[in-house]
Order: sequence, then C-alpha cells, then structure tokens
Amino acid sequence: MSTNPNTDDFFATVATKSDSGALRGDYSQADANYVVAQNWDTFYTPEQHALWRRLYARQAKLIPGRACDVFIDSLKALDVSQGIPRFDRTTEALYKATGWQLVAVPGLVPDHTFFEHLANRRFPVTVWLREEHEFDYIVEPDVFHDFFGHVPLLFNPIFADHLQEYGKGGLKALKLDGLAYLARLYWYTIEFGLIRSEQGLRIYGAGILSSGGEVEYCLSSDQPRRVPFQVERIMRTLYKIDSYQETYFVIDDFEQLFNDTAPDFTPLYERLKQQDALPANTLLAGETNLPPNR
Ligand code: HBI
Ligand code: FE
Repeated sequence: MSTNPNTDDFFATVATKSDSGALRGDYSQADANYVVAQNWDTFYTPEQHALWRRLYARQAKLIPGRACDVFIDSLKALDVSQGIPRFDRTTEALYKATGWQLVAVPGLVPDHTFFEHLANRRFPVTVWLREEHEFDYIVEPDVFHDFFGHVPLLFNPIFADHLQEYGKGGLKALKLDGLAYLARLYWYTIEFGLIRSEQGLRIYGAGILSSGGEVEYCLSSDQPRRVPFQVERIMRTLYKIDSYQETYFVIDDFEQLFNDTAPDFTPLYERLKQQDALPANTLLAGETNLPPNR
C-alpha cells in the first residue's frame, strides 16, 4: 500500500482491511490473480436471487432519462432482471462486442491485481451479494454494484478502450507513486462521472448507477457542484466515501475521457506532489458550476 500522505480515505480503509485480513469474501480458493469460480449453480440461494430482483427493479425504474443511453441499452440487452447473472454468459456477449471478459473475484483485490486485470481487458466482478439490511447502502463493492454498475458500459468500445488504458496507467502509477491521483480520476469518472447529452446531464458512473438515492440527487439537487471534466483538477480533489459526492465532474463524451487521459502522467504526478489537495466541495475561481437538470 502507498505511504503517500495524500492517499485518500478509501485506500486507507482498504489498506487497513487488507492488513487486518478483515476483507469480506472468501479468498481461500482464489488463484494468483485473485480469480475464483463463480459457482453460480450452488453459491446463491433463492433468497439472494430475490434480493437481486428487488435491487434491479428499483434501479431500473430510476434510470430512464438519467443514465446515459449506452448504459440503458446495454442493460436491457443483458437481460439480468430475473436474478444474479451468470458471468460466463455475459462474457460471451461482451467478448464479441468489445473483447472484454468478466472474471469472478472474492471482493476487493490488491491494486496491482486490479490494474493487471483491466490492462488485459478483464473486469473483476465480486461474487457475493449484499445482505438485506444493506439494501440502500453498502461500503464495499458487491456483485450488484460491480455487475449492474460497471458491466453495461463495457459494451461501449471507446469506454472499453479507456478502461484498459486506465489499467495500464495504474500499473505505471504504482511505480511513480501516483496511485492516489489516479484513484481520484477513477472515482470521479468511472464511479461518479456525469456526461452531457442533448437532453441534459446523464450518469455513467457505476457508484451512482448502483445507488438508490444518488441517481436522483446527482442530477437534480442544488447542493453539489457540477464541474466540467479536467484531469489535473480531478487529481487534486479529495473525495467522500461515506456520503453523496460534493462535486461531480462532467465529460462531453467518452472520446474526451479517452483522449484527455492518453498523455503520459509522469510530469503531472510530479506537479501534483508539490500541491495541496483540494477539499471535495471546492469550486475554484472562474470555474463553471453547471445547473442541475430541470
Ligand atoms: N478491487 N474488486 C475490486 N474492485 C475495485 O474497484 C478495486 C479493487 N482493487 C483496487 C481498486 N479498485 C483501486 O486500485 C482502484 O479503484 C483505483
Ligand atoms: Fe466500482
């Protein structure tokens, strides 16, 4: 784990959990890449499939007019409303579409392992499902967050290419002591990103799309800031892991995400190490705060 003093809470949390062995999930059967068998036929109870159906139904009702088109279209095509999906089935369709595969993991995996998977177009999906009392809120990613939130976007070729590049960038960042910065980029895009559309702001971030409350909040509330995407600004900005975000960053399209994160970040990391991090609720002088959807 990084000893960089800028490291955000999320990673401190993960580090603590890893060190104390308190990560949720059964890691005893995992291979060297932390991959396990999903064991779909035996692992899940009827009650867990029923809980998935309820989670799915709630989110599916919220997303029309709020999630970006590719998320809505891909989710529909995935046809996973009726129970926890079989990863191998999805992989068949996904591999044809963008060359990505899903791999089952016991839960959070080490940074290096996570980046290795992405760099090789494998998306790690947690096997276990949250419990009933976590219906509204869960800290660690479970199968509902990982699958429902992340997998639909992997059907978009530009997003899919971006995520692979992010994985390669992660492996580089580990060597350059830039992980905290790259993690902020991931957080404010892949997890909590907004995107412009002709009809107004739309969501593509998985952390929002798998959340019961934030889907509405991020687009309609007057409280948070909505700031045009800018890589260096994001990498300077701390984030909240235990509340709705105080700032969302808005991309124009997935090409922007891909293009603006293509450069070598080595000089950027060096510059960032000389600067203080910005609080999560910062609005810089001259920065646009985009209005909520009406
Ligand atoms: N492991 N399963 C899993 N899912 C993640 O999103 C994840 C992880 N390990 C590390 C990690 N993310 C971080 O390195 C990135 O979010 C930056
Ligand atoms: Fe996630």
